[in-house]
Amino acid sequence: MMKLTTAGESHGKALVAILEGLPAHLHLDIERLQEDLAIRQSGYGRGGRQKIEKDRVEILTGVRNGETLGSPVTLCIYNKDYANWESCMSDGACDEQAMAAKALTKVRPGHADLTGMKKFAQDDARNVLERASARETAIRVAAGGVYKQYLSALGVEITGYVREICGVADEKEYAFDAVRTGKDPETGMVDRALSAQAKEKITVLKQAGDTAGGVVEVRVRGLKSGFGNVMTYGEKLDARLAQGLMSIQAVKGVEIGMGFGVAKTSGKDVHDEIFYSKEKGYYRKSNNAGGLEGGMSNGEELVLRAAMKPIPTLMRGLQTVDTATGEAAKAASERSDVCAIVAMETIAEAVVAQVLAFAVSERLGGDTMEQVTARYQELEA
Ligand code: EPS
Repeated sequence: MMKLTTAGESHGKALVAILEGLPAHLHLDIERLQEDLAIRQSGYGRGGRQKIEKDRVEILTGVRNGETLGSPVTLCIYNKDYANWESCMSDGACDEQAMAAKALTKVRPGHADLTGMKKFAQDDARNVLERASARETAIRVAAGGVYKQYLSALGVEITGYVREICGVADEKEYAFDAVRTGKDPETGMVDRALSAQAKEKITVLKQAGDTAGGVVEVRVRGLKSGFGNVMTYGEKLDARLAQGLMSIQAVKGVEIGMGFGVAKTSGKDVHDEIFYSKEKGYYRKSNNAGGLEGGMSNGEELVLRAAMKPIPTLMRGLQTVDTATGEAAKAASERSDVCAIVAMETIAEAVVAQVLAFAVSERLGGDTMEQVTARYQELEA
């Protein structure tokens, strides 16, 4: 059975992930993992932290001579910023003054600060925010890169793009390859005019000490039908994909296919009619279901969207309360990303890869990659 555990604090020593249940003989191209990590750090509107970190993943266990052994794979990304934080983030005795200097009590609306402090009985939100931080997504992207390579060995490909940044929205539909090759790397958007508008918007927001969210779309090609399970609610693939996407920091909405649009029109314009030909087998001419029916993949492309809220650390500081004094205050901010939607798109791809790899592994099992690929090939499309 596949399992993924991530650990690590934003300014701690490192982020790690343990991936259980990968079969033996999965060839791993570590440079492809590094490429996804670089994309996750890129994009117009990122803040000062990304100038410090140059994320590189190391494989600590489970891989020999470029191939998995079937044992747990451990991934590790060292936090370069730890060197600047050791005195207050060390696992041993910390420097009291350094801890006080980095304490956060002017809790940020929209962040986990206040609720986490109450839940874990902490006087300093740092003991919560260090884990709540979206820095954790670096290791999820590294792990997702491994799952992408597992899926790619079966012919399942994943891509994605940015559809909207703070109200600048692209409503057009694109073919899979147009998405894969046609993006502006600074915004993740395909349409260059909208991309330019979005950059202007981010520049204005930065000047105002404000932040932006957006919408990303992930697409999956080559997934055969029947993954997920109509018979058991917990195994429904759409439900698991929604859970995975919603688990990404700052995601507040998930859509599949036509998404919330299904409520705006009637059945004849929503359901994808079914056709059959000898050459193609069963097929549909539309894909409003986003490749998922009855909680199972139906052989069409998967189309998934996630909406990211604006980052809750605003340089202008929102109204809040200082929990140390009970007085009204401006929320804490030292540095912040203005927009991290390009990162979100890479993270969403990684999470989708994880969910799909788990679903494939549950259905097909396999001690070796050869077994998995042979079993996949036998399935109906
Ligand atoms: C984050 C706050 C910022 C971001 C961080 C997420 O970090 P810092 O407080 O060190 O400036 O840069 O994201 C990353 C470090 C990253 O690699 O994505 C937060 O509070 O969520």
